[in-house]
Amino acid sequence: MRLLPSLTGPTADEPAAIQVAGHATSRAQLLEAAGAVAAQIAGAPAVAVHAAARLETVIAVLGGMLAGVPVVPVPPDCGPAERDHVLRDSGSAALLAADTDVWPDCGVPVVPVGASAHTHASASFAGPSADAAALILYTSGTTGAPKGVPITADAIAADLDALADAWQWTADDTLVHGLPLFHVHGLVLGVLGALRTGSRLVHTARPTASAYAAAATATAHPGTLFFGVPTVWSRLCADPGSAKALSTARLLVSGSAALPAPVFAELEALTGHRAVERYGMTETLITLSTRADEPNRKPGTVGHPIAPVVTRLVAEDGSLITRDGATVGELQVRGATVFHGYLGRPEATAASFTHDGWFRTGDMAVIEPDGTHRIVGRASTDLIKSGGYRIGAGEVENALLAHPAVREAAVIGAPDEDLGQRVIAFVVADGVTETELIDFVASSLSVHKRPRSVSFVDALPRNAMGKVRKDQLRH
Ligand code: MLC
Ligand code: AMP
Repeated sequence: MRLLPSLTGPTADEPAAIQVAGHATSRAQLLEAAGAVAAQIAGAPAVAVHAAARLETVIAVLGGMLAGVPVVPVPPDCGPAERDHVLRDSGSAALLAADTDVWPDCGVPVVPVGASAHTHASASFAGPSADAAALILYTSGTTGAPKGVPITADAIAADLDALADAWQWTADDTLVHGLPLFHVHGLVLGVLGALRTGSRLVHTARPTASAYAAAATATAHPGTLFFGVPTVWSRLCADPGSAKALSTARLLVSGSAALPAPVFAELEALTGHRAVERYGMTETLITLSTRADEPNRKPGTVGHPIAPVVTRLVAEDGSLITRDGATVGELQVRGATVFHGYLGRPEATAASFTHDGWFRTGDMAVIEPDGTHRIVGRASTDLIKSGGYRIGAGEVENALLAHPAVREAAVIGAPDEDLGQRVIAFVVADGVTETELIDFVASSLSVHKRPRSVSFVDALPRNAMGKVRKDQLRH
């Protein structure tokens, strides 16, 4: 399989090369188990995966990829509204899951995935063709339900190879993280990256400080390369004993949201490491990063474009901004890691590319004269980043409005020390409590999209056109 060459080779039989939530397997066994999955789903238009933090999720994703069937990872805690949208929108013909009794009412057959399948079926599968979707990841926009982002095997391979170069990531590494297996960070980098580079993988189930410390001090193959979102790094710093254990690591990498400069400094004081900061999106994969061979990495900078991409900064009037280290503009990207369009949404696709083919990230940035990039914020306040998760204000507002007691709803991201931003809601409603509304959203969407607080107001502030003035909502 072109995307994952290191599944075979000299270390293929190392017994615990891949560990997820305490369950270990060799690469060879992983491939056999994935082959058994591939044999069951070959020819399907797409297949969903119940993406719990378990070894079976890795097997299911690989099985789909081996069979050349686009894989759609679904957050395991998502409620029926989000789940049914993702299954329907992606055209998934089946759900792969470790437990067959999960989601019995999901409307597609549930195919069981086991970790101990003995088959040599994998040899008969070619894997995804280079330019077809290997994965379809769902991501939130400012309004409406999440959109499918098809990601090709070629884009993934180009991204992983460039990051391996930037981070000097090799088969000698032991990668450690505990990030969710349904996004770019945890799945593409955190699983496919380990398989492609041939490094060992220790997935800690949850990205807790104590689990990272345990992996760093393991007697056999202690962790060398650690991934986390900023919330993970700030929680690690709040537990200095655990943080100090990571001083033996080779490299700590932060991404998915801005790493606050004080956390960068505290992490250095406790571990001796200046974190590598990198930037990306579901639609573009990781496009900017500082490098392992650049020891004097500065906080708040995400380095240069990785080899397969180029960037530019554009002002509101469409003019190009020179790299002066001061002028802020929208970051635009093009290159081999960038997707070709949202699944079945030509209008959204057209709106996200410029007429000359650059992807509009919606992130505001500054570029130093030496080409170093700094991300300074997002153009739209309706796209919230909380704990590294991207959450559309419109999706949460629609979920609140689905409650019979809610007449109006507005959602914003409030600054939060722990999560970067926290989702908060303002509603016009009668006869319902704050807790009931939080639970209502948590049970229809993914749990992380729930508002952390709900304020009851008599009316939402609106302008003369009737549009909600979110700048006037107080948190
Ligand atoms: C609380 N819980 C509730 C609840 N209130 N459950 C149901 N209903 C309610 N009302 C429970 C949950 O079940 C869960 O329990 C727990 O609370 C979760 O708490 P949380 O506060 O929501 O999460 P927390 O543990 O604080 O998570 C922090 C975090 C997480 C950092 C671990 O945010 C995270 O994993 N972030 C990573 C996001 C990520 O990978 N993004 C990458 C996007 S890709 P229990 O029992 O399960 O704990 C990308 C590209 C790039 O951005 O550049 O990388
Ligand atoms: P997602 O689609 O979940 O991958 O989220 C992508 C968004 O995460 C980007 O558009 C940015 O807003 C944000 N992001 C990712 N990495 C960084 C970073 N290093 N610094 C600031 N923001 C980031």
